[in-house]
Amino acid sequence: MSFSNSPGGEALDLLSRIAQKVQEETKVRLHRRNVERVLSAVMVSGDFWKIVDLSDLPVPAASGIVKELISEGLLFIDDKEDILLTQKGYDLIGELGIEPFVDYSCQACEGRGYPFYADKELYRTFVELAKDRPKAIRDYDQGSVTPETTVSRVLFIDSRGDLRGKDIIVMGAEDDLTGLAVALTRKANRVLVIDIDDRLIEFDNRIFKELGIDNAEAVVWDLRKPYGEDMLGQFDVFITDPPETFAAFRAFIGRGIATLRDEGCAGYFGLTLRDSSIFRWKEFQETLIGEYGTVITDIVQDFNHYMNWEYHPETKAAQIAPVRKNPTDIWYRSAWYRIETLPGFKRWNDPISDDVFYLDEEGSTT
Ligand code: SPD
Repeated sequence: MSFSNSPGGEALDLLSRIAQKVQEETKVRLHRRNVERVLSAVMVSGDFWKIVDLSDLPVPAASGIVKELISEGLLFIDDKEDILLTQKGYDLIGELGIEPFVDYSCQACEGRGYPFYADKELYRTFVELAKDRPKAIRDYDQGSVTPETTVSRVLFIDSRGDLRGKDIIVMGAEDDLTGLAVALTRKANRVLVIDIDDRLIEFDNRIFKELGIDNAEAVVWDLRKPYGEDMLGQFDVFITDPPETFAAFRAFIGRGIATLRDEGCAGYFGLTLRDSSIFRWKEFQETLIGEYGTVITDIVQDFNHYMNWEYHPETKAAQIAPVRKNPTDIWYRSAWYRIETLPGFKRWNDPISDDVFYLDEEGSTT
């Protein structure tokens, strides 16, 4: 449909052209409403990283749109590196009726629906232990979620009947210490934590030993390698948080499903829109349903909040941003997915030969 003859037609055409141009430059698939969303975000925050967060766009796309809106004279950057509307920008949003973002999500539970303070003892113990956690490093795309997020994950899993008496594997995302938090509840039957980073494995094992938690263990493992028969079909629940490339999706989630025993088992993971687009989410969801034979039972948008990582200035995200200012507040968030196996589900367990494991055209924060 062409909007050229309707009110605001030229302005809509401009936004479509911007979306198309940025798509060509960045190879991130985009449409006009993505540009509108960036403008809605700019109306409530001048901070580039908050604009990325509110826009639900991969950093290269949000950055490309902001730069293009600047070159069209709709935005400018002031001396504090805040991104602001010009008079031409105000005229455009007025003409199109673009409104500022509003947020009515619950401030107490931080929008998750599962308040971390529902189990104060778990929260206090976890925070105390996590004080000495190994710091997030760039090598494995680490970036830890907040303690409030980790504890809420456990409460969510328990509330869905996936904790008590269950055999649980936590795979390749132990920088969040989710395996440790699950083990601290002492409610699972067995907890196995695997991660490529031996610092995290030693950290967990030391705490399990000190606290006498004898049903949990942590083991070093590289998820690019296929599992042996001893791992396939051995667990009731898997938990992970993959980088958003296709190779990593298969290594973390495909292999997670392969560890599940039978139908009705559950998998939990985070997927973000900061390092992947909604188009890629569609492809992930098609793989989950069509290829792996699972069903998506829950998606809680922005459930996982990530603490900023020290290596940010070295990343592609920092280099392509329209400002040099580093993020000061939480801006990187991800949705919390729960899937369930259906009869006939597939155990994917191929080797990963793909080098594109952490970074591609949509991902930029590693
Ligand atoms: N590199 C920045 C931190 C990224 C942490 N991983 C998030 C994965 C979401 N699925």
